[in-house]
Amino acid sequence: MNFRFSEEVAAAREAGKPLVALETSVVAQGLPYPHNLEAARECEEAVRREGAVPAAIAVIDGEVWVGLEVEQLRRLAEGGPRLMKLGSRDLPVAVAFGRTGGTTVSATCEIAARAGIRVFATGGIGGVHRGAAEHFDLSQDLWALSKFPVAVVCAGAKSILDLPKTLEVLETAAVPVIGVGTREFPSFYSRTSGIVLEHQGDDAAGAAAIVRARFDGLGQGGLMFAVPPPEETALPHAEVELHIARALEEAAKQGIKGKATTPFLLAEVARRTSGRSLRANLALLQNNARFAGALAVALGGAR
Ligand code: PSU
Ligand code: MN
Repeated sequence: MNFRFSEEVAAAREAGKPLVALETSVVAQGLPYPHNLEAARECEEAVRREGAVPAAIAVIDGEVWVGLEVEQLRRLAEGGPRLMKLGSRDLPVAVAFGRTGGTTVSATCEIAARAGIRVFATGGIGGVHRGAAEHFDLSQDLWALSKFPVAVVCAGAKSILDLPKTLEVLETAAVPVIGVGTREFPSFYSRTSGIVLEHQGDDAAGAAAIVRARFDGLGQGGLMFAVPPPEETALPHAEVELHIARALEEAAKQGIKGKATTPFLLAEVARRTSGRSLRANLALLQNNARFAGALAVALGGAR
C-alpha cells in the first residue's frame, strides 16, 4: 500500500531528517474542539523546536497519510459522526471504504513502522481496562507495542486503566518500559502511581542508546518511554482515583462499552475536574512530543 506524505514529511524523508509520528485519535476522539486542534499544532511545534519533523498520521478519504496539512487536522478536530476511531484492525476497512478517521496508538505504531519512523509521541497508551477479568477489554495498543519497532513516548498508561495489569501484559509481551527521569510509573494525569519500574533512562541520549540496542536485534517490537506529566498541571493521584471511580459507575449506568469507553471516561473526568484534567492532558501531550523530538534527534535521521 502506498502512503501519502505531507510536503514537510516528504522533504524530511528526502533529507534524512529525524521524524516523530503523532497519533490523531486524541484529536478526533480524545479531546474536545478546539483544544484538540491546538494540542495537535502545539505538539508539532514542540517536535520542531527539538530539531525533528512531526508526522501526524491519519486516514483521510481512504488514504493513509503520514504528515497532515492543517486543513486535514482541522477536519479531524471538528469531528462529526462519520469520523472513525482507527485501531490497527480497522485500517483495511477504512481504506477499502474511503473513510476518514484518527489513528489510535496501535494503528499509528503500525503505520509509523511501515514508514520507517522510529519515534512516536502520544498522551497515554491504552491498556488493560479495569474489570478486564469480566469483559476482557485489552487495548490493541498492547499488541501493537509488542509487534512494531517503534519507541512510544507517553505519560504511562491512561489512569482510567488497571495499571498493574497493563504493566504485567507489557512484561508478558516483552516490551521494555523505561521511566524517563523517574523510577515510578506515571499515571497519565499524575506523576505517581505507586508502581516502581525496573528501568530508568535520564535523558534523550540514554533513551536513544536503549532504542538502538533494541532495534539492533535485541527483541522485535517497540519500547515504551514513560515521562511524568509536567508538575504545574499534574493532578494528585488520589484525587484522580476518586473521579475515575465515579466515571466508571457512570459508564456502567449508561452501558458504555468497547471503543467508546476511553473517550467517555476521559470526558467524564474532565467534567468532574472542571477541566483541570484537560489542562493536564494538553500539557503532557506537548511535553511528550518535546521528549520524542529530542529522542528522534539523538537517534539521528537515517535508519
Ligand atoms: N491518549 C490521550 N487521549 C486519547 C488517547 C490516548 O491523551 O484519546 C487514545 C489513543 O489513541 C489510544 C486510545 O490508543 O485512546 C486507546 O483506546 P482503547 O482503549 O479503546 O484502545
Ligand atoms: Mn478496548
